[in-house]
This record gives sequence, C-alpha cells and structure tokens, in this order.
Amino acid sequence: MSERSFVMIKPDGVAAGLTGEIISRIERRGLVVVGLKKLTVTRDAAESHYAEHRARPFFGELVDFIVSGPVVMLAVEGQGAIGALRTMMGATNPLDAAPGTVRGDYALDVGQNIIHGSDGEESAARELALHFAEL
Ligand code: D4T
Repeated sequence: MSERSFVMIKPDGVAAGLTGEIISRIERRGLVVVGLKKLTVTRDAAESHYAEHRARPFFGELVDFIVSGPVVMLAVEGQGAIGALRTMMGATNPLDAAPGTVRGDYALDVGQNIIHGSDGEESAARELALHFAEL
C-alpha cells in the first residue's frame, strides 16, 4: 500500500554532509521524495514534534539538539514507505543498528543519531501535518 512518511535529517547529519547520501539511498530504494526543505526548526515545533517524550529525562537535550542547526525535512511516498524507512534508518541506538543502515553506518551516539523517520501511520500523519502543512 502506498504511504507517506516524514523524514528529518537531523543537525548532525546535515553538518556531516550526509544529506545527499541519505536522499540517494531513499531514491535508490524506489521511494519518491514528494516534499523537501532545509530549515532550522523552531523550539515550538521541536517541542511539538517530540511531545510524547516531554516527561523523559533526555527531552531538554533532545530539543536543544534539534534546534542547534539546520535540518532537512522530507516527505517520502511509496509502497510500505513507513516501515521501509525505519528499516533503512536502523535501531534508535546506533550501537545496536545493523551495518548498512544509516545509523549503523554513520552514528555512534543515541542523542545524535543522524535521522528521524515516522514510526507508524498515526505519527506520519501527525508529523506531516506539523512540518509539511503545505502538502
Ligand atoms: P526519532 O524519533 O528521532 O526518529 O528516534 P526513534 O523514533 O528511533 O526513537 P525514539 O522516538 O525512542 O527517541 C526519540 C529521540 O530521542 C533520542 N533519545 C532517545 C535520546 O537522546 N536518549 C535516549 O535514551 C533515547 C531512547 C533519540 C531519538
């Protein structure tokens, strides 16, 4: 079934020059980028994005990190896009992420793990409405 997911290349991924590599992996997989923009996230948008983690001890650091520099936001469409992207990203903690995944290839730190992708249909709809209202 064709789906849309929200992907964010986080400030560490953009700073490391991985934007092209990550978009290339997504396109070569057969998924289609239907929305694309580079911006610095506002603190409000970062707090809304991670609202489910508000009570977690790492919430403050997480928001500080996401607003620390430009990110690249993508709306990605294709068959099974949500799950396919999660598999391509690898485990949240890069130390547990398989080689060949973005996190398994390019990250070590759970607090700076290069990429975000929606974890289900509901979060994809919520995140696309939050960050890609224009689509
Ligand atoms: P995101 O949402 O960024 O794609 O990551 P995941 O979906 O893979 O993982 P998550 O929602 O559980 O975590 C959100 C975000 O918080 C950071 N984090 C997470 C952290 O800094 N310390 C931690 O202990 C955990 C669990 C990393 C991703």
